[in-house]
Amino acid sequence: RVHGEVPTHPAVWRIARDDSGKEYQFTDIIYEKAVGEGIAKITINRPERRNAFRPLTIKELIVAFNDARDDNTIGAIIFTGKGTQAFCSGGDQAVRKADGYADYDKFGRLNVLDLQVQIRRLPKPVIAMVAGYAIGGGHILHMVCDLTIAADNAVFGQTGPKVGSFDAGYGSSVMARLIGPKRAREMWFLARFYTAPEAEKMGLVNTIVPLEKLEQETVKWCREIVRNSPTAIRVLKSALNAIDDGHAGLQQLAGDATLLFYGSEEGIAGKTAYLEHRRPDFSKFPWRP
Ligand code: S0N
Repeated sequence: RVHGEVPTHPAVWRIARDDSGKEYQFTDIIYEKAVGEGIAKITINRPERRNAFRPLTIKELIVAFNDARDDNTIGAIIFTGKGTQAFCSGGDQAVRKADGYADYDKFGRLNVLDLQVQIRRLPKPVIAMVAGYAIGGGHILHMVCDLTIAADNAVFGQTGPKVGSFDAGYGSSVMARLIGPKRAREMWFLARFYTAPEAEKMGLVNTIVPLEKLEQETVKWCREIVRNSPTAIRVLKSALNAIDDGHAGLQQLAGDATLLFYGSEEGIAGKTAYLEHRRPDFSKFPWRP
């Protein structure tokens, strides 16, 4: 009643621009913003490989997520894969070496772990929009997103124990938190695939929609988010992650407290006194119960 109906018309997407005003040129991803909506969309663009990621893909994703974080007109970020067959099929096994994944360097790396942390700490909701397969490291990427909207053709699963890999970090701990320790063991030990309704029942996804309505519904959820209070959402995200993320989670939440304190009369009184080389007078500020 306060906000009225959420519009359902399609978003108009434009390629995002960098600080110099030039369109971002990426090889493995597409980075767009919806005109006048406060929504960004980041798409893995390797459909011929079921959107498997290589180090370059992750490098580009990190740049795009960082831009979306810094753009104070953006309030929600959609993360998806190109096409209808896959959200992401995990690490590109063709470039997997003995020391990680290697493409642009001679040595391997697991930079997807940096991306997982970045999504987790990004103070805006990241919504996974999943059509088709979310498998392996791709399944972990949707799990670290704040929300998952799944198409009815979505399939979820881990393959690690079948292909000689595992994610003993967020891929295990966040999963256990999401679906419970027994189910997490099942998902990892058996490496089965789960349909969208099965995943919804397990608590892996927020809702399922027909494939042809996937983007419309995801944008609708984003529109609902971006008309709410940015600060409330920011603090809630860090609060919801705080315990699981330990010191880093506490730091994120504490940073939000500092951010709010800087804008308060009490905080400003301390800074002003310092700059004016005098003792601060905090006497008018109450010791609240
Ligand atoms: C996704 C699947 C089920 C789709 O099956 P479908 O539709 O039958 O398609 P395919 O014909 O199989 O695939 C089409 C083409 O795409 C290539 N392809 C698909 N996935 C990958 C991939 N992950 N790497 C490289 N290529 C891929 C196919 O080869 C095919 O190409 P062509 O026609 O040329 O042969 C099915 O494709 C599937 O099961 N894919 C593999 C899924 C998988 O095992 N992924 C890797 C799992 N591991 C990780 O992701 C770990 C990475 C990681 O995040 C990590 C994190 C922390 C610590 C460690 C790690 C770690 O590296 O282990």
